[in-house]
Amino acid sequence: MRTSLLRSSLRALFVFALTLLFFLSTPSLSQSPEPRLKAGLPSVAITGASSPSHPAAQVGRLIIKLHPTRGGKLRAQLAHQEHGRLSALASASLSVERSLSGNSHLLRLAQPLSIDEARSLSARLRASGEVESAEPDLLMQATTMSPFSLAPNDPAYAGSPGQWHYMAPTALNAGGADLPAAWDLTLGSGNIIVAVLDTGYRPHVDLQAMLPGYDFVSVASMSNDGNGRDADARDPGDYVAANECGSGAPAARSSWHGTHVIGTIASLMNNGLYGTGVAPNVRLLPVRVLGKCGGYTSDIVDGIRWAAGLEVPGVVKNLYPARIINLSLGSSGGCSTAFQNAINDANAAGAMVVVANGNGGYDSVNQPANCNGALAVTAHSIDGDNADYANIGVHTVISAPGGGCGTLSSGCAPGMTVNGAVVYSLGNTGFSLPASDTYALKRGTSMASAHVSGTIALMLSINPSMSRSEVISILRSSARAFPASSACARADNQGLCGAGMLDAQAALRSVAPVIELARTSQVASPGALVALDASASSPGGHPIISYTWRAAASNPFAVTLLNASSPNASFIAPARGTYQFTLTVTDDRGAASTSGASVRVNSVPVLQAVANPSVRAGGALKLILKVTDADGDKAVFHPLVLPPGASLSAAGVFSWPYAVPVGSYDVSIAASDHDGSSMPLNFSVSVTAVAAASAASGGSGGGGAFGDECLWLAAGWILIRRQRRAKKSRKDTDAS
Ligand SMILES: [Ca+2]
Ligand SMILES: [Ca+2]
Ligand SMILES: [Ca+2]
Ligand SMILES: [Ca+2]
Repeated sequence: MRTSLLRSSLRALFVFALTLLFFLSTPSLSQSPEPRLKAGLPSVAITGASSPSHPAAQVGRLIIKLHPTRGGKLRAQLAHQEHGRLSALASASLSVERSLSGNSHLLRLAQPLSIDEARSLSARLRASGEVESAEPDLLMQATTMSPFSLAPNDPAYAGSPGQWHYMAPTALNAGGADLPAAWDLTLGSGNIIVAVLDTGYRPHVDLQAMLPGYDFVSVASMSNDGNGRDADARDPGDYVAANECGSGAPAARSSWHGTHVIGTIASLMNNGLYGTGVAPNVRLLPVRVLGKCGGYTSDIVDGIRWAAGLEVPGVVKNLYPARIINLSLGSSGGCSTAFQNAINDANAAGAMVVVANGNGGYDSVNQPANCNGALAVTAHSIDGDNADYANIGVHTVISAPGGGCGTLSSGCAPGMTVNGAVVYSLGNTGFSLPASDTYALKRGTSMASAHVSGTIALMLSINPSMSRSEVISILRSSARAFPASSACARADNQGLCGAGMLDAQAALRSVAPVIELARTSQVASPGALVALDASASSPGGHPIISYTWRAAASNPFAVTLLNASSPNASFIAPARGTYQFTLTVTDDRGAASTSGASVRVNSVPVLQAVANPSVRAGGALKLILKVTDADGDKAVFHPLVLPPGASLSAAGVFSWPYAVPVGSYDVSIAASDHDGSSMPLNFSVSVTAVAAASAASGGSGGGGAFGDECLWLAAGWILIRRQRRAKKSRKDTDAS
């Protein structure tokens, strides 16, 4: 029952997704304005564009998020597998399939519905007020064009055309990503992790070992590895028989799509094998979300959060959070709430989400590339023209090499085949199941996205503290203009192609100087000379021409910085307080970076003096010791030397319940705050003979507890001293 239901929904959805490549989507499938062919695209490429109908896609599942407060009753019912009221609210039979990340649920419909019906049902759930968001769980597709039978002629990087997509731009290769000079600056850092959410990966002789990834494909019949989710993200193949993904859908060999994308990001360099990757030394986290016929939104959003290091119910936490998450996948329609929430969460966790625009040739961008916070990438051909298949639209941030033919140069450049120069990366010879390592040639916005993810990984390798908005700003400002004769230079495509063509060399050279502080935070004693030490460097060896240390205006006391215009500044620590400083460095390009350091001034606790007490043998002695701390820190007492049988509490209560034998006993005690220990307090306790006690009583006044009035006298003296010191320090400050 479940299998046939799945098959019918898969079949319908496949048709839906497949048609995206060649047909205009129907308005009912899209929340965004109806896609329109981008200006300049030859109409002949879109045969059947006015085709009146195709089978409506069917939906078997919904993604919902309960309202945080008004959804409480429903949440409790769902936790107990009570689905009656939920179904009543939806006017359809629903059950929970599983919990999703982001406090969401995946619901199963007893009967699959058309996308229109599923959207109406979702609207009813939202209208109840108990459900914050509800939407169909749609299938996403890899954003690569169908393979074609172009015989690769030269597997080497420097072949012809070889990996043209990495080369410095020339007249015949205006679309190159300009990587060779970028590689002089860095080949990537092993501290930067790129997650690739795709079909998984094949271990390949030209790939480093992958980090421990995860396989999120939850539907066993799509996973092709015999089960649902598991910790093995290797790609078992995604081949399909004719009609397997829907009536009339052709058979297809396994795509090994994830291996191609991963190879573009980080194939090994200078090993004499195959080609190279954009960022050969960064580390890769494979996250499998696509299987046969594509991948569900519900699995992809869990994969996005997991890659960013966030919690996903039922899945072991990812110990290698990615800074960059590459999504070479998508489908038509406005950004779904599930995608938007997942991308918001990933961005908040410090990850950038790079997404392919999709391959319909439309002037609207696929979801999830059209979500806020996604970095949407379109593709260009070797001549820099927007690729004929590549979607463009207002969400686009940048264009990168994707291969194939240009929109206006659709015959392709002289010497190129009808398919155009394509992107050279890694693959597998297996038609269905994996076989041997090979190279592979593909074209698509998938490939363009991988170039951008790799370039960002190089940028963050130079300066890992850059924010998402700083990275995007540099990508935009360093992009090369589209060639004058290309589709994206046309007036009617302005604002739809992003800032221009990816230029890795210019992007890396725009990375701001990197500051390394010797100490980002330190503790100093009052009156000490405190060193603020830093060093800085700029990509490409640009000299640092200025260092400026500044003390924050909000500091508790003003301090005078010595050598404030050098890497190594210093100041005299005031009496107390926490102080913030910033260092701004500027290089000869005018690029600047700022880092912050903090210094906390700490006085160690001061123990109050104690006159030597005495106690009669066999009697009890109890002393309450006192301490002051100029910073108001809590102090903890520690015994250094105690008489046998005596104890000292952390709060400073010295207790000797049975003081014997007669004699004189040394006591040594210290107190510490969180950063330092006081000078030891030493005194001695006399244990006197019982008979002698009355004779001596007039002398030392000994016996029993040490008089509290003496302690208060001592405390008063310390308080006066403190006030004097504070006054003196204010005077010093005024004078400076
Ligand atoms: Ca599996
Ligand atoms: Ca698996
Ligand atoms: Ca290689
Ligand atoms: Ca202190």
